[in-house]
Amino acid sequence: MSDSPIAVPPAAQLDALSQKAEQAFCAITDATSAEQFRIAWLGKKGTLRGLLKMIRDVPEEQRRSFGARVNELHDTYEEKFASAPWQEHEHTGAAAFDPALPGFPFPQGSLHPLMKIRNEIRDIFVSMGFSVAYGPDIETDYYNFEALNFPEFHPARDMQDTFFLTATRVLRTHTSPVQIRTMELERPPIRSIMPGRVYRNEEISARSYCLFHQVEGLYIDRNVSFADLKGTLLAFSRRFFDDNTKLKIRPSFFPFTEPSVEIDVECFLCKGKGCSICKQSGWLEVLGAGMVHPRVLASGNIDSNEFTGFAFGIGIERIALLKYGIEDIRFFFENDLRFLRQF
Ligand code: 2NM
Repeated sequence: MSDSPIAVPPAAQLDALSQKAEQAFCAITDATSAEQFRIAWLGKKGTLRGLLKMIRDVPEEQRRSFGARVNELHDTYEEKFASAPWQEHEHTGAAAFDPALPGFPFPQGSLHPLMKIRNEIRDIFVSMGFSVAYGPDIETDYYNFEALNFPEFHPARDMQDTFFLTATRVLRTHTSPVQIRTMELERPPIRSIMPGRVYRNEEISARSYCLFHQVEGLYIDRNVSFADLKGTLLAFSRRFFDDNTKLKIRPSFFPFTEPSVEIDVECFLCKGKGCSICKQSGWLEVLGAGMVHPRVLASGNIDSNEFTGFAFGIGIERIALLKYGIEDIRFFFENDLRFLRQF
């Protein structure tokens, strides 16, 4: 061993190693891979033993915390390995097939990070009394634009921005068409959210992709006001982000709502102080919302003299990028297991 200061894995590398150990442990499927794990991680020349030997070479100030973490990591996996249910195979030396012995673990999938976020959002609104509605990915021009008060020459109606399948069929550019379908089918009070995949004919980059996911919501009843919109979205934000989250509501424009707003949520990472996630602003743009335009209510055969409502939209990718600190939206669509296994 050289006498110059040795390269001590910093905390972040210990985290990575601990993740790798867990992955390797979870990948054990039979006696051979169990033995490979033992040799690679716990054996005399194994990674965890190697780390234990490094402790004495760590500079004094860091030795205690480094040693504690390495010991914990080593003991965890020694214990996990020794007490794994399939170890019984070894002890009984089961020569004949014994169906009573515990099996080796079967590799299990997990939810895609986008679906995790979608489920969290959905569960919060369901707990507030919203139902969940779905609709088709292929929509007519009527449901995607006309019923939602997009004028005939609105830029979203251009081939540049929307995937047209035929002159009148499009890949939906938002889940709002489901809201029109819901209004056609149900009478107020309507309290419904619409999660789903939407498509935009955009140049693909780290920030935008040709498809993404939304949760939109709609609340229509007598006397629904802008205060209800604020209260509902504040309650949602406090459940989803943080108990004390503040909102900043800015005027905006959408064809289907009037007035329209964009809502910033106080950055959950720095609590508004300014950090790299919120680009030093202290705020994250996460929601669009507004009072449903009377013409949109009319499309749904709802009398705007009797009923009012609010609607909102949340981009799932955007929240997932922020929450997990991912810098490129394309990771969500490549299905690389090295990415997906982290969730
Ligand atoms: C948003 C922002 C603001 C919205 C409006 C409607 C409908 F159909 F009721 F008019 N659905 N969704 C809406 C309003 C969506 O997404 C950013």
